[in-house]
Amino acid sequence: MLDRFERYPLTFGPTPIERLDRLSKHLGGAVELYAKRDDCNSGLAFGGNKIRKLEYIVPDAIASNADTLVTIGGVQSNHTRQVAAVAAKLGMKCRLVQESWVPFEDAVYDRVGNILMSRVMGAEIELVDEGFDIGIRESWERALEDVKAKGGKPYAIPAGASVHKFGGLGYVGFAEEVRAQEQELGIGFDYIIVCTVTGSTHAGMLVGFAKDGRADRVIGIDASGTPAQTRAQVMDIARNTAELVELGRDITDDDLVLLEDYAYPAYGVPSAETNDAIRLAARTEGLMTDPVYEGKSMQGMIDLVRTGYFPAGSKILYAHLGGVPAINGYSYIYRNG
Ligand code: 5PA
Repeated sequence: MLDRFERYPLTFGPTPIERLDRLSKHLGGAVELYAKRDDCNSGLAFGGNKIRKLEYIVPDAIASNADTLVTIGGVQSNHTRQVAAVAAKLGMKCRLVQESWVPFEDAVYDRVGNILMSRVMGAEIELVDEGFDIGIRESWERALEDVKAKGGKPYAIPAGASVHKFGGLGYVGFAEEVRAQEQELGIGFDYIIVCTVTGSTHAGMLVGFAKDGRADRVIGIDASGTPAQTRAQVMDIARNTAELVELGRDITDDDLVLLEDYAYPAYGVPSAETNDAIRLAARTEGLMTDPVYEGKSMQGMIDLVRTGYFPAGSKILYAHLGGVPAINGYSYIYRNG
């Protein structure tokens, strides 16, 4: 589906698929859980889902002769850390706008984890006192203008590398990769679990799995807490991406499954149940997840297994999209494990 698009390699190659036998057994053994380890996809500052997206965006950035990548996220954004790493790898400058998206106070929240690494990698960081919003932000537009005013050539990457013309392609590639691995392993996945916020991860998967009739088997777990906006953004990106890759059919509302029950109490703030899920995956599988994104999709998957959402015998693929560095900003919660 992606042959026509230029890809700048930033990942190690196809990511491993791992059986989660102990977690499956712990949950009753009626379904088989697997994880696809996109958290281990690259050597670029711990990698994660944005690296896969950026492989299809970087050729456009290079062609534009830009010298500065400009993007936006919350204080503990994984996306901004991955853009900082890619800029360093390409020899470009990086300008990051980091807004106060998360109502969570930890003494070192803006000193550790993702933002620490972005600083070490040389990104210029501006902290902005604005709340959560996945849309196009004024602060980001101001940063783009500022780079220009200072004689630089900015390249604009929106939040999560999502609302970019090529933002959905990386996760179309994920679906193709899973199909090839299914052939090799001689199995087929009935469901794919994905954490959804700015939308292009889910949208890309939706288009990629639409090709073999599994669009609605991609189960999005909303972690934004603003699901109407996220749903609309996923649909927009999925439609644009379907057109780009010439899928040959329309994407309809029925294709999109986005479960809203696990984002509470707010974006970036874990519930007691999220923390229990993080501990369970860590203690049964040595699989670390974070309190903002993957802990919530882990919580969702565990709850759906427990409540019988998946028929017995289902094979379920949990897409691990990275994000663990942010857990350092939540040290007080886990001070006793
Ligand atoms: C993020 C996003 P989408 O934004 O493509 O829907 O992906 C959700 C997601 N898992 C899932 C992890 C580990 C993520 O980092 N992170 C954002 C960030 O700024 O880091 C874009 C919000």
